[in-house]
Amino acid sequence: MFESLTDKLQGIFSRIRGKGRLDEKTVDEVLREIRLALLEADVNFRVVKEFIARVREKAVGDEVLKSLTPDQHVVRIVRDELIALLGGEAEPIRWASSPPTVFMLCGLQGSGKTTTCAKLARWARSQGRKPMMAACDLQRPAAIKQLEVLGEQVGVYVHTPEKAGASDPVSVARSAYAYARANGYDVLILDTAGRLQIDEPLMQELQQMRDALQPHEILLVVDATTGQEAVNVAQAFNERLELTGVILTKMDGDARGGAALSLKAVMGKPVRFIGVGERTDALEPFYPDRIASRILGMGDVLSLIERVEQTMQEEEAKRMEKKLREASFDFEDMLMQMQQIRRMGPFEQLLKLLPGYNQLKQQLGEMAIDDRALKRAEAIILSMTPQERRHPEIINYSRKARIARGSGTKIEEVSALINQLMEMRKLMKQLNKYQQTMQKRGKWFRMGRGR
Ligand SMILES: Nc1nc2c(ncn2[C@@H]2O[C@H](COP(=O)(O)OP(=O)(O)OP(=O)(O)O)[C@@H](O)[C@H]2O)c(=O)[nH]1
Ligand SMILES: [Mg+2]
Repeated sequence: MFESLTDKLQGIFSRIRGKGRLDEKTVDEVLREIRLALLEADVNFRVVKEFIARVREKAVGDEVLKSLTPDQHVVRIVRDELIALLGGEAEPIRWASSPPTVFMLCGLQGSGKTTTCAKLARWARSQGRKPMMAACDLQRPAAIKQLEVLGEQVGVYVHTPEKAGASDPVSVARSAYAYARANGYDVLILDTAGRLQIDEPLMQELQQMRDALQPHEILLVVDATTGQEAVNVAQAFNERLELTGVILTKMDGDARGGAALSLKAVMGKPVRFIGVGERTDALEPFYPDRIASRILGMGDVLSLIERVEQTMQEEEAKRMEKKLREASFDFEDMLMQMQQIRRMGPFEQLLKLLPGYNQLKQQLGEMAIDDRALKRAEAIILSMTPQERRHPEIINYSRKARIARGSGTKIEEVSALINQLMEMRKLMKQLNKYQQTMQKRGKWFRMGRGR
């Protein structure tokens, strides 16, 4: 997601790197390019216009801080404005003071509502909640079964029309609410029917459900790959239902990011979550500051660490964080991570959160990031002695030959893996240096946690 925008912006910034000072002409040039990049990313043109105007005002007006080079100065302004564009501070979920908290998911056909219900239930449980779901899509007979299957997968109870003894969506929702209260569920997630277009019966059905249950969160599920169409859909739903936010799905298939960047500015409601894959763990809370870092190619180390934390013990995660910071990552860690990754989802998805991913991908080529390569790499590490894993620098040619024999791979593959580890260390070092400079230089790159 955002890959093409990230590439373009990095190109633009690298061209002004090393310039002594920024005159107005250079600023104009840079802004023209940023404007183009945003338009190509399918960001709403009015949003782009206002964005550029704000950046220009700051870039020309602000005294360049002595400690910042001109390109850092511009990156900083662009980053601040990107955060504002994406919604500023992330809005917390409105948990009900008297449970259950009701989430109503709505949206057009195929936008990802049903899948997202299960993802959201899984996420809620990871937050220490006890969620249940209700199948209120009675348009498609298969919809109920689909939610039941997903519920089984994530281990979450699903209330169905049959269990409710009802045959209309509003009654199923009411029955589910009563069931949640009676059985101590503190989160109720409602799956609703989709339509191909925004039509009157769909809106009326949703309004009735809203009036009956007064959901705390009315979330619109939209497909990010539809770009500006997603923004139009969101506006239409918002007018009728007063949404509390949006969940953008299929971000994994959207290299441009126009919807994510336009939604808040155009319709005034924040993106709350993004869907980044088909699996039920592929949902992320939407943090504007982290996304802005990702767009600018600074990576999103916090989201990465959070993902790791969800599957790892707290202590283990702290150790990893320290390793990342000290860039003392070794093959033992790599092995452990590979095993974690199996549980976390596809390797590439995770790598994408690392700073410099786009460049890394170009350097390593596609082959380095598929899951088969992961298995071969695992075999190679398993053929190393513990000492070799911790001190890869001792691996000479004859050791490499032995490892290759033991793992059924080629010596070149063993060398490549060692190089990869060294690259990772280098990358971590670069990131750390960058963060330290930025922390010294101001609060804008604060890695504030615990939101
Ligand atoms: N790649 C990707 N696929 C997704 C994501 N979210 C949903 N999908 C896929 O999109 C398709 C439609 O998802 P559903 O959850 O059935 O969509 P829906 O809105 O409930 O559809 P209807 O009930 O027919 O209106 C499925 O194949 C999902 O696996 C996502 O974040 N990334
Ligand atoms: Mg559905």
